Amino acid sequence: MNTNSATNYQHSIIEKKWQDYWTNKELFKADESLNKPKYYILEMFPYPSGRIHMGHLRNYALGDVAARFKRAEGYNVLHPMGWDAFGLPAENAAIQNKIHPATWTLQNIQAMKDQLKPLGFSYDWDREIATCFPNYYKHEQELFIDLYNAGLAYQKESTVNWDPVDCTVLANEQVIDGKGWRSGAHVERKYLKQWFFKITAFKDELLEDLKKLIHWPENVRIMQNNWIGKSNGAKILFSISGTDETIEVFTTRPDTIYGAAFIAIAYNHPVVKMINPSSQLNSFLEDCKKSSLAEENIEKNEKKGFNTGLYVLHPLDRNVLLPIYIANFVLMDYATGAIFGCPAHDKRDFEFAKKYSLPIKQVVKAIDNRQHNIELEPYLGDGVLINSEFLNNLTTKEAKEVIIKQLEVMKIGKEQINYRLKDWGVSRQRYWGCPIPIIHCPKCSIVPVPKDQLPVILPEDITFDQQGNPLDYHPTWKYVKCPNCFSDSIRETDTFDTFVESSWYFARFCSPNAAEPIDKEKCAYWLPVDQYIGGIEHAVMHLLYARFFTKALARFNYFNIVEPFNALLTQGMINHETYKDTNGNWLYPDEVKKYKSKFYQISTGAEISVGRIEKMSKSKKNVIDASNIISTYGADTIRLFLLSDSPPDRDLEWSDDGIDAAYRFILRLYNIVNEISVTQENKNQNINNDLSIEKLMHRTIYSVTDDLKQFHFNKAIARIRELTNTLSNRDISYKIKKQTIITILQLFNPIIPHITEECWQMLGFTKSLAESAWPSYNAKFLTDDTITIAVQLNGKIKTTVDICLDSSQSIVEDKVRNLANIKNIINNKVIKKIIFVPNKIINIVYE
Ligand code: ANZ
Ligand code: ZN
Repeated sequence: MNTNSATNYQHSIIEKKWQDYWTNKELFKADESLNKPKYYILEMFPYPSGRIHMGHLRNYALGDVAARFKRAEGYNVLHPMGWDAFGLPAENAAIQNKIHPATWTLQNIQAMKDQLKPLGFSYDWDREIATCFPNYYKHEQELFIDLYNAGLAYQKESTVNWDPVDCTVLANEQVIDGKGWRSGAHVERKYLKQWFFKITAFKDELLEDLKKLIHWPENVRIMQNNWIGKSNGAKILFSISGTDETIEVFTTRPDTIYGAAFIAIAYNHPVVKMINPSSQLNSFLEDCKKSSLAEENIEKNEKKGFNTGLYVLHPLDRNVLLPIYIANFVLMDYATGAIFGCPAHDKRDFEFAKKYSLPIKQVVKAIDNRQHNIELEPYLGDGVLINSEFLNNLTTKEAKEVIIKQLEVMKIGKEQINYRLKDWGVSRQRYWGCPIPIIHCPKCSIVPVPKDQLPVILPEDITFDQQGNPLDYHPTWKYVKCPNCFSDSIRETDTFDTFVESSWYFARFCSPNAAEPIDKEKCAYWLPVDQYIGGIEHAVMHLLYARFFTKALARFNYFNIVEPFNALLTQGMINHETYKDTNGNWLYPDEVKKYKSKFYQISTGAEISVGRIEKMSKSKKNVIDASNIISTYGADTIRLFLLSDSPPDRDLEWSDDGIDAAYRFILRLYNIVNEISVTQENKNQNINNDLSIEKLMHRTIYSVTDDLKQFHFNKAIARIRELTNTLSNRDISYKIKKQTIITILQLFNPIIPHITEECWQMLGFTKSLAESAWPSYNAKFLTDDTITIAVQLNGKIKTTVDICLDSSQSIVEDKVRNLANIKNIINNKVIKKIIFVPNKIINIVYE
C-alpha cells in the first residue's frame, strides 16, 4: 500500500525522533533511589537466533504497554532486556559455516538489537545481559559452588537420553515423540556420569507454593503439579521363589493386591542379572535400551515383555506364584523400577495380560453394582472389594488402609509417597555453555574450583573437526593442577544446560554489574518480578527451574522471596495462512497474491492452494518478516495491530487487512490532531453533546485503566477507538474536543508511544507523555447511569421502572413496592417470593 499520504505522516522520522528523545533523557533508566513503589516487568529473554520474529514482537509489545502504563501511574519501573546466549544452534552454525560460536552469537545479538530498537520498547538498555559473557557465567559458577557445598548439586551415574546426532544428553522434556527436539534424531539410552541439581529437595515446597501463585494461569499450575506428580501408595516386597532375593514394587493401588497376575521389572533392574543368559534376552534388552525414556512415548509404544522364567510368591497367599517379566513400560528411575501387574484394573496391565494370556481377575466392582465385563475392558474406578479375602466388601479407600496395616504387621510393606519429579540433570557434552567449575583430582576426587579462581573461562581456540565435545579434545584446557594437593588433574568438560542461565537472570537484572552474583539489597527492592510474560512452552522446565533456584538461593540468604514471578501471562501464538505451489512446496506470503478470493503464485501466475491457518513457522514459510513490516508501516502500526485483535493469552491471526486498518487509524488520529492544533476556538459552536462526550471520556479513562491493569489490552484499544470516533461529531465545543483528544493521547501512549508523543507536542505540550502522569477520571461521571427494567407481578409485566445501573435487589424492591399502581395491588397480599435479575426484571410472586 501507499504509505505516503498527503498529511505527511512520516513514521520513520517521527519514531526515530522520539526514540532519541527518550534515550537522551534516559527516561527508562531504573534505579532504586526513588521513593516510589516499584514495578518489575519482565519478558522472557530471547535466544539470539539472529532474527526477531513476530512472536517476539508480540511478547515485547505486551510488556512495553505494562511498563509505560505503570510508569505513568507513578511506579518506579524495571524493564530490562538481555540474551539467553548459550546453546546448540551456535555450535551447529560453527560446524556448518565455520564461524566461531562466540562470533555468531554476538553478531546475532547485534542484528536483533538493531531490529528491536526501531520498535521503541522502553527498556533500560544499561542493564543488558548476555549470558555467554564471563561477567555473567562467572557468577553462575559461584552459585553452583554454593549449591555443591550445600549438597544441592552432585554427580552420579544415570541413564540418559542420548541424541546421537547432536552427541549430547537431552532432558526428558527435550525428547519429543522419541526424537531429539532439535536434531529430530531417534533418541537412545546411555549410561553416563552426570551433574544434577537436587530439585527434589524442594518438591513439597514447589508443589505447595503453586497454591500461592494466584496470578498464574491455571493450566501452567496444573502442568507443574502433574510434573511434580505426587502419588500416595505403598511399597510391597515380593520374595523370588526358590531364592532369598526380593523385589520391591511401588503401587498406588495396594487394594488390588489379590488381582495381581504378574510382576514386571525394568530392563536395567538388578534382578535381570539373575536370569539365565540367552540371545533372546539380549535382543530384548537391546530393544528396550533403544526406546526413549520419555513417558509419553512409553504410553504410546506397544507394550512388550520378556518372560524371565522366575516367579515370586504372592505375599498374602503363598500358594500363588506370579511370573516375573521384563517389560518395556516399566522405568528404572521411577519409584522402585518394578510393579505388580493387575490386569483387571489397569489399562497397561490389561493390554499386557491379553498379549501374554495372563489371568484377569476382578477384585473391585462399581459401588452401584453396575455390571462390568472385565474380559473386554479393565475397570479403573474406585469401588468395593471382591475376591479379596479379608478385604472383601471394603471400599477402595478402606481397603488401602487395611492392606497397608497388614503389610506393615507382616514387615513386607509400608505406606509410600512417590514423586514423578526427578533431579535435574544439567550436564551437557557441549562447548558453547557455561563450564562446570569442577576439577577431578586422582587423590581428592571432586574439587570445586576455588571461588577466587573463577571464572573458568571457555577457551576460544577450539575446533569442531571431531565428533563430541571440543572441550574434551582441546590439547591443554582440561589439564590442571588440583587446587588442594597440586596433583595433575582434569577439568570437568561438561557445560551447563542453558536452562541454568535462565534460572536466575531475573535476579541478575537487579544489579547486572555487581561484584557478587546477586546483590541482596537491590533484589530486596525489586524482587519478586511483578509481571512475567512469555510462551506457554516454558510452563514446566524454565518456570520450574527458576522457582527451584529461587528457593535454593533463599537458603543462602541471597534473597528473602519464596517465588520469583508474582504474576505470569502466557501469550498466544501468531498464526498465518499457509500456501503451497502446484508441486506441493511451501510458499512465503510475499510470493503469493490474492485476486478475487483466489490465490496465485506471483512468479508463475499459477493458482495455488491455501492451507490451514497455523502458527507462524519457518518450516512452513507462513512467516511475515518483522523488519520489512517495520520499515513499511512503522512501529506504532505493528504495535497497534499486535495488541488490538485478540486478548494477549489467545492466538492472533495475522492479516494484511488488520495491519492496513491499524495504519489508517493512526493516520486518522494524526489528522484529527493536526486539525485541532490549527483551529481556533469557535464560540458559536453548538455544544449539545458536550455532556455525553465528557461522560464517555471519564468512563473511558476509568475502564481503560482497569483494562490495562488486567492486561485486557484489546478491550482498552476498542474503548479508546470508540472515544476517538465521537470526535467526528460536529456538535461539540472546541474545549471538549481538545480535552478529549488530550485524554485519547494519554490513554493510547503505552500502546502507540511515538505518534502520541508527536501529537502531544503538536498540541503545545512541552513535557513529553513519557514524563507525564496517567489521566484521572471524575467519579461523578461514572455513577449517574439509569436503566429501565420490567416489573412483573406473578410473571406478567405490569409496568417498568427506571433504576441506577447495577442497583441491588433491596433498592429496586423498595422502589417498586412504592410505585402507586403496584402498591395498590400487592398491599394485602402474601408475597411468596421475589425474583430479581439485575438490570433486567423484578418479578413479585404472591398468593
Ligand atoms: C499396581 C496397580 C494396580 C497399579 C492397579 C495401578 C493400577 P503413578 O500415579 O503414576 O505414581 N508403576 C509404578 N512404578 C512404575 C515404574 N517404575 N514404571 C512404570 N509403572 C510404574 O502410578 C503408579 C502406578 O504406576 C503404580 O500402581 C504401578 O502400577 C505403576 F489396578 O501398581 B500400580
Ligand atoms: Zn587433589
